[in-house]
Amino acid sequence: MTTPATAANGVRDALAAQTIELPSWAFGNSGTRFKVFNQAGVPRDPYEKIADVAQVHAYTGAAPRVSLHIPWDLVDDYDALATHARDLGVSIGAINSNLFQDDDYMLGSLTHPDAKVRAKAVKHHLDCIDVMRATGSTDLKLWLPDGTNYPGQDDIRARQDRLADGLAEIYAALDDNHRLLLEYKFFEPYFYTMDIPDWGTSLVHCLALGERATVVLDTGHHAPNTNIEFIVAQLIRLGRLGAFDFNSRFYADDDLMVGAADPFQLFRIMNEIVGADALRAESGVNFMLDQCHNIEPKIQAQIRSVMNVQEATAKALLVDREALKAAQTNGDVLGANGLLMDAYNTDVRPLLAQVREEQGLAADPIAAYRASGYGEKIIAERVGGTQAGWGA
Ligand code: PSV
Ligand code: MN
Ligand code: MN
Repeated sequence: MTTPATAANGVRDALAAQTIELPSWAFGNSGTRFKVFNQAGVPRDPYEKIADVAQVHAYTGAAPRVSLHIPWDLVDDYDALATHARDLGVSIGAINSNLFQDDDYMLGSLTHPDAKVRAKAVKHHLDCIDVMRATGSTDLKLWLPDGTNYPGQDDIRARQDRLADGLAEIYAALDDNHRLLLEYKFFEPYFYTMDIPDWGTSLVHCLALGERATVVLDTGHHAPNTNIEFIVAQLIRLGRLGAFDFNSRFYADDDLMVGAADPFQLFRIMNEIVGADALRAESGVNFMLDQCHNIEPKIQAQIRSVMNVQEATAKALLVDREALKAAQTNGDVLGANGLLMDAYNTDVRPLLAQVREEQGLAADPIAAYRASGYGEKIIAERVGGTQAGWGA
């Protein structure tokens, strides 16, 4: 039987082992379609973005990978970029393709009625796969911005067929150790139909492709009041939850700091993850952030986001699962709910501070980063930082 002491050790070990992948685009200038705000000291190229990622990792010990976005993170030599990352103690995670910033894609990319445009969209993924080979990345992440604005504009079924064909070509080009991560989003940039609007559509395509095709759940990509933890539970059951894009939404696809709008939802999501034993790296679930920091300092916001995920995870790890199972089996509705709420209402900050200190890290990553002087240094050194590419 698990004693409280061994349980606490298990919790600390699980927290120490948890990793969260950061998006390169979180470090560049960003905004909304109304205004991109320029912040002093932002990276001028992908090398500097990775240097900032390494800062988040240095203070949290939990952010050892960075997702790249192609062509936002275009460089001449991806081997050199991967070496630079390794030298700084991090590695290259998912490679994100970009199908939403080219005039040719006005009517769609992989679903476009014209075969020439579809071929161009497939070719872009072949280039992304080359980047994966050069950087050691194993995840190709695809968010399809395609859709239509008006009933009758295009044939809904034909677009699904074209999509299936394009995805099959891309999947066939992957190496054996590569996965395809397929994201969904219920609206925007199109407003009548999206070609992958929901997890069911993503899953249908993944099932047709093969075992290494999995769904990405972006927490900002659902209609209000969607029960996201239900989707998590279902995809885990089927072995098809490939990754999260974590962020917070108040209204739409806000891309705000994860856990900011609804920390209880994040806890409920992590509770499903922990309950299914999917926190372990071997589970195949990649915990990524997909965020932009339009008005707040970017490195600190990424540190805060990592800490928010850790806090939700710690609370989920504190759920007394044996007692919960017993309450559920006995039909003790209030008892079961009370057990979850007990865990959620626990202040886990001292526990996480202890875990950090056991790893040789500062108990308070944000205070430690602020005291380091890195923020002032990059403001002095970097003039003319770049835009993330997103939010323009
Ligand atoms: C657009 O909605 C989006 O936020 C998707 O979530 C992608 O993951 C991200 O941009 C980067 O392409
Ligand atoms: Mn996303
Ligand atoms: Mn999004």
